[in-house]
Amino acid sequence: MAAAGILSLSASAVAYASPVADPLFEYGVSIHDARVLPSPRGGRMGAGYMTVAAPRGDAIIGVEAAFGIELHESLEDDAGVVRMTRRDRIEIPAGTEVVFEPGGLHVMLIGVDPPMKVGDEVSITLTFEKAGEVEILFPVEDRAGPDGHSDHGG
Ligand SMILES: [Cu+2]
Repeated sequence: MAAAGILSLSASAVAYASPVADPLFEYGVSIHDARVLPSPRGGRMGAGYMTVAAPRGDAIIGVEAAFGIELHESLEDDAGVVRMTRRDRIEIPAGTEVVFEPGGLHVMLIGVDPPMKVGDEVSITLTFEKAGEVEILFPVEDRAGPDGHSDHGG
């Protein structure tokens, strides 16, 4: 990806999604701060994070990519063990922002080949119940969050 190096320098500017579907605007869905954190083990797995807002309310009902991908949520059980649970639907209530972040909601990338490296971009298509399919380019960045803390615990 020739442009990746340039785009990765301005993460906040890139973070706004590259919509391929006009309904994105019709329904006012916005996605920002999108980024993928590659796995330290060769980068074939990774976790995608973003902040999603839908002023009129919507729900993410699907996710697709050229590799294995699932919507996950990390939840801590009664014993304090954090486990990832697959989610088939993530509600984006009107007037709120839903934050995908380490330790919580994330987009799980599985079996990415070739392995991702910082500076790459990965194309991920989210399907919204109302806004429809939205393709987003997630820059691969070596940061877990805006504050740079934590990592993607299994
Ligand atoms: Cu996961």
